[in-house]
Amino acid sequence: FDTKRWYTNAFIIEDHPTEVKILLGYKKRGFGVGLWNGFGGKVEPGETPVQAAIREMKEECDITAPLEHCGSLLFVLEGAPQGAFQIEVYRAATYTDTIAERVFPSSPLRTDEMRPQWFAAPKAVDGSVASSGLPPIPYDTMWDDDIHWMPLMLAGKKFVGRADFQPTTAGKYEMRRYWFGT
Ligand code: 8OG
Repeated sequence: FDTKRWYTNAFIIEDHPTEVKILLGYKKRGFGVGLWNGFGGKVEPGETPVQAAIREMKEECDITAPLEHCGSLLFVLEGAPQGAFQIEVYRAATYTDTIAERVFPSSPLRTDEMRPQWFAAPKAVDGSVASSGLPPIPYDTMWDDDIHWMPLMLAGKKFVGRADFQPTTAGKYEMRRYWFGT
């Protein structure tokens, strides 16, 4: 099929007794620079989305994970040449190899886009701090939509949704409408 408008986003999510740990990457360049996100990118011709998700995870943080599909998100960028696109979201509880920031200074492909780091969400609803001492999920420095669907993912649910973005004068995008559900 035509992969032109297909992207992936993948997470390692570990369920612990008092908290959920999640691996995110800090985007060092390109679309979404300066934001924390799952690992991923464009589905290339000839690839299925899950193959792309596995490849991108290896490229961006050097691990291999048995990724399972957990969500489908449609994004509409108003007035942008790239128009609408779809992100398939994947998760895994385990992985092999060692998590590492990849650095290829001389590579023309510049796949060294992400700096990986663990975060934690406490399971208690009383605002308690994660027992591991890991930082909380940095929703303030993530895409606007993520705070609306990530709790569904962390609760182990499958989800779908749509978010419409409008360009701002600062060259960024602002979310205008959304819905997410299980
Ligand atoms: O190849 P590139 O890094 O440009 O791919 C973009 C990545 O960013 C890809 O993993 C999909 C992801 N992404 C968006 N928009 C959003 C969003 O609103 N939320 C999240 N979590 N990821 C997004 O392009």
